[in-house]
Amino acid sequence: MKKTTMQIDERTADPVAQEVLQKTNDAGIETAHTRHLEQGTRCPFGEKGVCCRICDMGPCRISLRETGAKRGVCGATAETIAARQLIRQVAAGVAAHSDHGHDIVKTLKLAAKGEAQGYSIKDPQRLLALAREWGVKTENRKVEELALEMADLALGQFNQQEGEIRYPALRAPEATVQNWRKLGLIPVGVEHEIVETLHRTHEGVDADYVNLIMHGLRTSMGDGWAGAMLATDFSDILFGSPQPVRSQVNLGVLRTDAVNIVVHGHEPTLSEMVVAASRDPELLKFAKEKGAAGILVGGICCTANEILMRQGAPVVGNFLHQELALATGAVDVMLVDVQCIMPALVEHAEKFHTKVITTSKKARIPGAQHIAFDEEHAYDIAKQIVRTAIENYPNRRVVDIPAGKTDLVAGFTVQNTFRHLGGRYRATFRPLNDGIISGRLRGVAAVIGCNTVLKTQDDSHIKMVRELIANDVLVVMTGCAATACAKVGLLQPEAAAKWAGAGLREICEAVGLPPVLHLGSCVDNSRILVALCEMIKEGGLGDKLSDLPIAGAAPEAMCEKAIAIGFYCVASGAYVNYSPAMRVLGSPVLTKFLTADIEQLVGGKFNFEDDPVKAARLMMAHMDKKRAALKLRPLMYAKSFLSEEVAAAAADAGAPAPTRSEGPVSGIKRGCGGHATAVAGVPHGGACADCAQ
Ligand code: SF4
Ligand code: MSK
Repeated sequence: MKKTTMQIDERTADPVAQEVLQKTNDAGIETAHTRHLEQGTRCPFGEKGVCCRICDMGPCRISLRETGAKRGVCGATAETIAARQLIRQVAAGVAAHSDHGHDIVKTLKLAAKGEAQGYSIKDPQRLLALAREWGVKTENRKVEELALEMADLALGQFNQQEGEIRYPALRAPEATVQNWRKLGLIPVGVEHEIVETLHRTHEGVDADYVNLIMHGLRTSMGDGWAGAMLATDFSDILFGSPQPVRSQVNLGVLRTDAVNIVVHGHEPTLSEMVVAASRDPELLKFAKEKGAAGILVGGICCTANEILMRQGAPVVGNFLHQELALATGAVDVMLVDVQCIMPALVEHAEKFHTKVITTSKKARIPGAQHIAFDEEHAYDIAKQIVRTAIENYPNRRVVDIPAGKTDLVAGFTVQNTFRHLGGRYRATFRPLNDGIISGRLRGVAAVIGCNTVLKTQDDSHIKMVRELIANDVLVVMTGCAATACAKVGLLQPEAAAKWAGAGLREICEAVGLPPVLHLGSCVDNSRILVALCEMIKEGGLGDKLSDLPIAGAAPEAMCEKAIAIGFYCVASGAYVNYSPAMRVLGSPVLTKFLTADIEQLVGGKFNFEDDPVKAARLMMAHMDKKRAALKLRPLMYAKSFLSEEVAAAAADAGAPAPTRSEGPVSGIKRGCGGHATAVAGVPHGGACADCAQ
């Protein structure tokens, strides 16, 4: 391949990635960025969602300007075509997360039967709590027996054919559940809705864009409120619930003197075993014999987040780092499972010495070595993979690892955030709610999702999150978005002093949390849903999820899973900024439904603003609108983004004017400030009441 003319700093905002990308580009080595440039101008019909390939009379395209075609051969309109395609994408995203959840539950079942080598139930307390929540008898029962029953009940959620999935009624506020029931949005079962999506979008079935989108919302609920939520709960039971943990991120975590194994994909199942095998004395001895000082296991994408959250393993990078990691010449094995794995990795790896190993029967790549994973022999398979990496260590050619790496704190969950917010003896979300009610905090934003070559890597995540925290919004993150912000230090407790607005800084210092909380992998967005439910339960912020001053964003969205997440967040009442826009802009009618009319039904809606700072301000305007509706106090420090008209309407309705106020009104006592380090488990010798506990 020839060297491509490419503006490196337009491709990635990460200086470490820029350094490696400059080198690959100078050497004429292909990457996703060069392939993107090779694609040239994209088909405008596909880009705007008005190309239909659903039946073989097509492809049909809506082309008002060029051909005057207003409909496909069958008469499908732009809105029908775009809505069908969109909800097919939702169904694919739901399927990906749910298949992941399904496999975790099956592994727990095998572990409970003693048939999964190396696995055990690491958090029996979490199992007990979940069983009590589900109304399952827990008294006088062995952990394994209980786990078996819970696993069977969970598996039933995927193919249930009647009734409702379990979590919405158990976890969501009553008023939200009633609205879902009125709209028919609670899925019968995960697979039931995916099957129905494929049927409805078959040629000649559902042509009503509203009916299609409402079913898309129902299908997506099977992800957030079932498949992904089960994945999170059962991973915590099986592998242990995360605790706040310090680690490091970026390509600089790779080591010249150690065997480097990079795990990439999504599932924690095999990667947990690989981490365990990397500590095996026999394998450490073998690594020494081959001249290495140790074995490093780091991750890319969400497998990285899984082993970061539970093992503190370093994060090599996010989605657009996968090829760059190999280009360091220091990756001895790249081990992949499912999702977000570029097929180009195999050819790319041939230019270095890396062995790419696929492990899932669902995801093979031509040219890759395949080591089939099965739970019954998991530890033996993990050892075989580690041994392969050690054997490959002496084969390294030129090694060029960039120096950049950044400290981070991760490992937050609903359960442990409770503890940090409320203190050891007062596990409660009260301080968070009080912070919002008093105007110290504006609200909470979830910034999640991928990288995409259509936008500068990490740039939108970082700009959006900085804008939000500077304006007193607490940010929760997952997936590659969290990795992006970790690289610039936003996940360190010290970030509060550097970048947060005065109100958020006070809360962070009082309770010892960073202003940006890493909640895990993409399936762990379910933790965010549960946190929102806890905020309503705590009181003072309305009675349904859509009352909360919250918003979500996927500023560098790339895949169908991100669309599914966006859908279940909107169905749950959230305002969601999604960029680049979903493929619907060719239908102004459908676009208006998604970005405006849908709010009347579910309380949430989409916005497709590409500029991350503008998008952050729109998210904050939405929070301000919710604050006004709840008649909360004016913001203590930050300025309001509420439009003048809405502010006037809120004032007419009796809400206080949402303008900047002069200073603290009431509130949360300040901690000793040393909590910031206590979060990472480092003793800090603080003197406040919570430290004294
Ligand atoms: Fe064309 Fe209709 Fe077939 Fe789509 S379903 S390809 S619009 S004829
Ligand atoms: S890994 S889904 S690129 S966040 Fe979850 Fe990253 Fe998006 Fe894959």
